[in-house]
Amino acid sequence: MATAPTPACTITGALADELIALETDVMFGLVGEDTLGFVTAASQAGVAYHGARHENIAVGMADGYSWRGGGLGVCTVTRGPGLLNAAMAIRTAARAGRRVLVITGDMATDGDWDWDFKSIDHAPLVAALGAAYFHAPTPDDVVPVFRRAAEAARRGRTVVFAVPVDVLHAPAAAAAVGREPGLPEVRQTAPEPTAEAIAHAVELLGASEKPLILAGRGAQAPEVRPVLEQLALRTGALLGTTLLARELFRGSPYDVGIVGGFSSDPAVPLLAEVDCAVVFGASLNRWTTAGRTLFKDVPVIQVDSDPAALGANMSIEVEICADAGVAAARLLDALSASGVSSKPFHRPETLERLRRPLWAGPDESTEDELDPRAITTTLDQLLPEERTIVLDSGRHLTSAGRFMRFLGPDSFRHTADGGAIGMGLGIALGAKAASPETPAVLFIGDGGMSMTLGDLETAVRNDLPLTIVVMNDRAYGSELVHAVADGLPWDHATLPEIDFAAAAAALGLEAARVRTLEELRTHARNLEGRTTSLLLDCRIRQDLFVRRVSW
Ligand SMILES: Cc1ncc(C[n+]2csc(CCOP(=O)(O)OP(=O)(O)O)c2C)c(N)n1
Ligand SMILES: [Mg+2]
Repeated sequence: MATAPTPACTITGALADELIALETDVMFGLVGEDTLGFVTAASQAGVAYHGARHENIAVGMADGYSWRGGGLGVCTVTRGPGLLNAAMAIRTAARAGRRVLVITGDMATDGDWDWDFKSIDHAPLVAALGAAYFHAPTPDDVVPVFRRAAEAARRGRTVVFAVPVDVLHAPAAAAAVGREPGLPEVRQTAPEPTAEAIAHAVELLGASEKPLILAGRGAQAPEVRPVLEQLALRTGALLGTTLLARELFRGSPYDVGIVGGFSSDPAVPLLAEVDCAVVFGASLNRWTTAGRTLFKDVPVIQVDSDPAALGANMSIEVEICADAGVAAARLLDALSASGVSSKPFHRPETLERLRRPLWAGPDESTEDELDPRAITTTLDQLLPEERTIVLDSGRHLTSAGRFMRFLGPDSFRHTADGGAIGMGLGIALGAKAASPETPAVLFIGDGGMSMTLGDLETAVRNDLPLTIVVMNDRAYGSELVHAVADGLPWDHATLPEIDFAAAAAALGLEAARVRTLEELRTHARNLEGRTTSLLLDCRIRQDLFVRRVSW
């Protein structure tokens, strides 16, 4: 019987050593004949391996892990078809700016394209996905190129690193010894805001009766919040965030929550009254402006450290190129000099309006079909406060997106970064792997669930318990919205009913069908401290259209 080479003497062993040097505890993936030896070497080196049943889920897990744990999400898939299957998750991670490193094979250097039916030209595929591609053509290249790839991923890129199969199976090269020192962190420093821009902004804020301070992901640094809160106090402004920065001002009295299509019921009329907006670190995309219906006729002051972001999506009255915290501090200084006093939003009546429930009702559930808003607001109360919520895409996300509360931006993820359904399950599983103590809840439509059904078993096998809420409207519901708008018949957007509880049970999950709020409450009790997965197949009304808001 042939003896297997000791892992450290092979390229796969050298790569496993590199993972250990990067302090990688966990790797996600789906094996192929090219990468099996690498997965084995990594496991033997002490890296826990979570295998998926579809590559989109595997890369999604690395994305969710990186998002929730903040570190590098490492994943491995087989070359060609594996990478193609992973394409949408790679695209999603790249669009979200995740630190994800995908390790794959490539056709052999002496390869014959005709014979190797798995081979495709990776480089243009990866480029089209918006990720960076690193290729190690010889054994000597493997370690140095890997280190460059890992460094790029560590700095915020989604990266694919590929090694030809013959190289991957070769003995280790001399290069696999000694580490180059890591590159120093580069801190980008934005310019000081100009005095003219600050003066113009102060003038507009002075003239404004009902201003809004809107923060996006670019204003998420912890030191920025108190400065923005002070600015709100000084100017009598409401505070609000984009969808991605949601709950940034959690606990602030004048926090209206999300600004845009996902605004809550109490926020909508207040935002209609805003007469000046100061925007920090937000691109003002169509979600935030609710399809450009918000801020149509009010002056907007936009602060961003990236000059290309200023005015990119709408016309802006004052552009301030600076870090959010610095610009806010300069505005505060300038405002105290001109003595702007408090304004009408800062009255008890506003506080009373903002304390009202996120959803004003009424509950339009029927005898055996639920109103999706009632599901989300009920779960909002039953779920432990500290939780991770992941939303797959589809019309159902309007309910969970608008009517649930979160601890902060890090505990909520919508997964439509690349516009795809079916991204939620992988990202939720990865988030659970990164933060095992936090209950993780996935909201997913019946379309997204059937696309990723097989990976329910991945939750069980890898001991990554999730609570999965299937918003089952027996339809590609988003397409129903389009069918109604375009006067088309519903035939191609409706789906036969699947009993997801039975399917999940067959895959090893505890599961139940839910038709009433009472059933929901019964099953969703005791979610705190749950150590196994639970799938709730919630039958919701197909004919109830919960829309994003616009003004
Ligand atoms: C990969 C992918 N395929 C198709 C679509 C088009 N699409 C967007 S939403 C949607 C419906 C999703 O149905 P479901 O998961 O049941 O959610 P619902 O809208 O019914 O709440 C579809 C098909 C897409 N965005 N991405
Ligand atoms: Mg549906």
